[in-house]
Amino acid sequence: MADLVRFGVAMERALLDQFDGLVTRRRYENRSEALRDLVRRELAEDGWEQGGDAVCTITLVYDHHVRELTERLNEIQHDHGELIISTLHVHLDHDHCLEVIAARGPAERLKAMADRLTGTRGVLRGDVVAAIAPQGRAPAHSH
Ligand code: NI
Repeated sequence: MADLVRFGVAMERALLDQFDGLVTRRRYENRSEALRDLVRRELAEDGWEQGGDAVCTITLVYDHHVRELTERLNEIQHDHGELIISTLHVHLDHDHCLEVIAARGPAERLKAMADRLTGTRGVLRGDVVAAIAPQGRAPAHSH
């Protein structure tokens, strides 16, 4: 990791105890690694809210028997085709489909697309995981 800077953090004992519990449960190597993750997550959220260049996944679970639902979801994706990097479709069981959409672009436009998809009637579950592209680049894997 390049250019590590150490800084002191003052925190109430009770809060630190809770944080240490989180560090243990999530199997972080140490507090620093956990804190870096939390900061990155908040920065991603902030970037998403500020409307910067972002990447996200949109996960949908839906019942494909709902009338015209598949067509509607397909149409929304075609309306935003330039944002979509890749999609994964899994036929979960006789009724249900799982779709994961990876997309990249201005956060505002990603949000608009995600809202339309998750808000479509018949979508049982819609989750959006956003990440900000650091310095406009796609996030690199750390492992
Ligand atoms: Ni399916």
